Amino acid sequence: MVQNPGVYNIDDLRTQFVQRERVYRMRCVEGWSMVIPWMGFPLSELLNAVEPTSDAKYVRFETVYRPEEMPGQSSSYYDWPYIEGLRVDEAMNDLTLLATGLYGRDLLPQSGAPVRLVVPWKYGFKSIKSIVRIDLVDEQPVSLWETAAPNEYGFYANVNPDVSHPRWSQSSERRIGETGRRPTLAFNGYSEEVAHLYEGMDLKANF
Ligand SMILES: Nc1nc2c(c(=O)[nH]1)N[C@H]1C(S)=C(S)[C@@H](COP(=O)(O)O)O[C@H]1N2
Ligand SMILES: [Mo]
Repeated sequence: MVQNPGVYNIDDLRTQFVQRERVYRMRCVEGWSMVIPWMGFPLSELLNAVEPTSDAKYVRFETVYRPEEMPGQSSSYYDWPYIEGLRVDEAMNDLTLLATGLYGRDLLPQSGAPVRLVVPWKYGFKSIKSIVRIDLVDEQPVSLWETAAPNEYGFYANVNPDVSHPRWSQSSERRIGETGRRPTLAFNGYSEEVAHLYEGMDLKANF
């Protein structure tokens, strides 16, 4: 659902969109967190280039499916390929990054080369790695984790210390490089930038 669909290789993304460094907190749903200096550009710039139509309500992201190279994908335990999604207004938020590097260098395969999403106010699993396809759609995408355990991993997955995972509390986290735990912040500390996106929404029901 775009006016200008296109095929971009990684060099197109690096040259057509100014790369900058963004230092973000990352909070995994399993309770670890880390501060990461990403290289990349706001997803909104790519979306503006392809011009979503007014029917587009969600963005759907798909990871490379290459089980001969990524042996875990041979397991039928999960519904590969890895899929994630955002609402268009979440995707257009300035914090939402398409990352091409970290620590000033190109992404390595394990960090999601050649390009990955970074959505710092959501649990890490929303930040889909090694993206090969992005679609603008009118229906809410179903992620790999929602398919695997819909009661544990919701579509929104906003970091929220007040909404526990069914199997553990989300009130604190272990920051890599620190001893002990620190309190988890609402929207991972990015309330000022994103809380307005969810005004009037029941964040317990829409976990
Ligand atoms: N394609 C793909 N993206 C993915 C995952 C994955 O298994 N496959 N894991 C997710 C999870 S659970 C987290 S916490 C982050 C971790 O990012 P990192 O590997 O750069 O630390 O990637 C997310 N993106
Ligand atoms: Mo994770």
